[in-house]
Amino acid sequence: AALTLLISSALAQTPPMAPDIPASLAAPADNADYVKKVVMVPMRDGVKLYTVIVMPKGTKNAPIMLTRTPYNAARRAQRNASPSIRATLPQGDETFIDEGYIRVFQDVRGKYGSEGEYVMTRPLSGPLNNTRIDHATDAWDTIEWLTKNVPETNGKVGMVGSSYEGFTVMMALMDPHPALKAAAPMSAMVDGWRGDDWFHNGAFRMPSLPYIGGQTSVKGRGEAPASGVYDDYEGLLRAGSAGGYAKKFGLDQLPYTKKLFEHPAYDSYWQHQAIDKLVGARKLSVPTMHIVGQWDQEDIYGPYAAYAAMEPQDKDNKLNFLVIGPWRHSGVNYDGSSLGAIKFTGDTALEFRRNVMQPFFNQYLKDGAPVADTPPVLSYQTGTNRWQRLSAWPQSCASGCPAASKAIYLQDGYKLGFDAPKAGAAYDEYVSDPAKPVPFVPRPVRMHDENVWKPWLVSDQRFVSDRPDVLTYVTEPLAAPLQLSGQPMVNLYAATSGTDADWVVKLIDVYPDEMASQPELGGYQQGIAMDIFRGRYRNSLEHAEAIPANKVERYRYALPNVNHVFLKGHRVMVQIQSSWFPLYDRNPQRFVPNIFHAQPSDYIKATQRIYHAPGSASAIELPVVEAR
Ligand code: PG9
Repeated sequence: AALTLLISSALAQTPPMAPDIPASLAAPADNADYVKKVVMVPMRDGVKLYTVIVMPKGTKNAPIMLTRTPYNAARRAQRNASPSIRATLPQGDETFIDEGYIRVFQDVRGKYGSEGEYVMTRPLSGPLNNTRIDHATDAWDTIEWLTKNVPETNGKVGMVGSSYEGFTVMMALMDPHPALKAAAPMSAMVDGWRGDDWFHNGAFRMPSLPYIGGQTSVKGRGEAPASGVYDDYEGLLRAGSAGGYAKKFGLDQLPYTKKLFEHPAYDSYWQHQAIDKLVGARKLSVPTMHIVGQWDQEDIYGPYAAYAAMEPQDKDNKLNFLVIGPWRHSGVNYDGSSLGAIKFTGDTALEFRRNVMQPFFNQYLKDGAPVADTPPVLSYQTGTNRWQRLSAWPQSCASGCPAASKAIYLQDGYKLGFDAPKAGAAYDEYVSDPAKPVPFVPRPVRMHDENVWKPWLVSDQRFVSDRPDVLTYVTEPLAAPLQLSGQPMVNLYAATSGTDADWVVKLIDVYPDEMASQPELGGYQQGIAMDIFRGRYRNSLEHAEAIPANKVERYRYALPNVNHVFLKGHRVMVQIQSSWFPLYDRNPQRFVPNIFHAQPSDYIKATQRIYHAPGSASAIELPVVEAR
């Protein structure tokens, strides 16, 4: 009997040559703790948008948190393939999950699963958009549909999103659906020319071109062109102008590249898209929390500008809030315990999301939730590393702020101090050679290396401080802490032997020679507020003007906002240079009508003089707050 059993069980075995891919498979038991649905949500013009809805099993009476994205809703709603909703949704969503929210991601029209046509940061219906469709109407129609068709919702919707997704949040505020109860635009792209993704003060940001290639060459996921070099500094230099680079990789055929190249100045094309101006002109009704990282390497301008534009309508501090964290671009959604070499007091991003952002949303979205204790402005003061609840932003400015800014002057002998220059040499000079532009990070420059790109604004500036084409001014070690809270203003007096020039001004915190607790920070030159200005726009951002050669001209522009304390024993440093490559395209230094199309012969060496003399005293007006 034992033998028969053995034989029959051997017979029941799967033959070794049975094909291993079955014709059909029964689905395994559903062990997920969530439900995921994909729906095509109809817009008013009949176009349907691909929308992913994720919620814990058994959800009832829950608020909806909506994100509208050009970055693939299906992927955004699937960090990992997992039966657990926490592992499935993005890291930044964990507190929404804990509170039982319904999470919705939607592809914007024309991208990934959505129908319709894609227009990059589609302008609002109006002078640049002759249709009646924009992101305001698409958000409105989506919220209308969700509140009517998702039975598990309590009918209240919030919107959240960073960068481009922050831009779509801002757009939803232009004509908000009544069910949109609260919004948190993070690192929102607000003005592509003044200081966000495409340009900073007229200087063009070269990574825009591969981004446009990846985003607009196909409807789904596109690839940035293969550069063919290890060191992008080398590759971009060889390509010549931005126009030359675009042509080399076929990016000049893309409509958005053409639009950029046709609008190098701050003309009506950009002015009509300035989200801060547009939103500021509308009636504010949705409680909005603007969130930004102090070292946002992509959209460092927009969130402050949008907050400032909306603030006049919020006398009672009920609708408009600002949060400044010690973060990189979109860093609020990840681990905020450090940025590059700079460490903070634990995971500042999670702390903020859990203790401030979630209660803010809950107040407006969850039935019966308590009123949150949201300060008008919450800002992490770096240097001292502590959160501050502030009544307004900025705390210090030229006039009308709680404190008044104070100029720190360039002085003879490469010194920096609060006394205006009286004597000594009138200027320092350097030769700016477009054939050898100053790199923005040490070479080899790997533009796609996230470990370099994300923290680069706090990176150590020692790698260029001794270059002959970088001027470096520094104070003595500070006898007392210097507290800044606002936007430093550059007031530069400079002359060039060329007829156009870029001016890069970098405000830097120099650490003491030795830092026993973190030795690699000894003498570290940490970027605090740094930006570029294209000289041709000194008199008008809209109309470029050649610079008269060898004539002292004044260049005035704002650096990014800071909330930082230069601690006792640290030194304040200012560096000045005329290129920042390959993040910014090179200024040929000979005036040409459109720098995008500069020819190799247009690039000339120029002698730059930076003045520190009475009557032409270059300075940075620092938003100083006296220590209390
Ligand atoms: N900074 C990116 C972007 C925003 C808007 C337009 C183009 C690029 C982003 O991270 O989405």
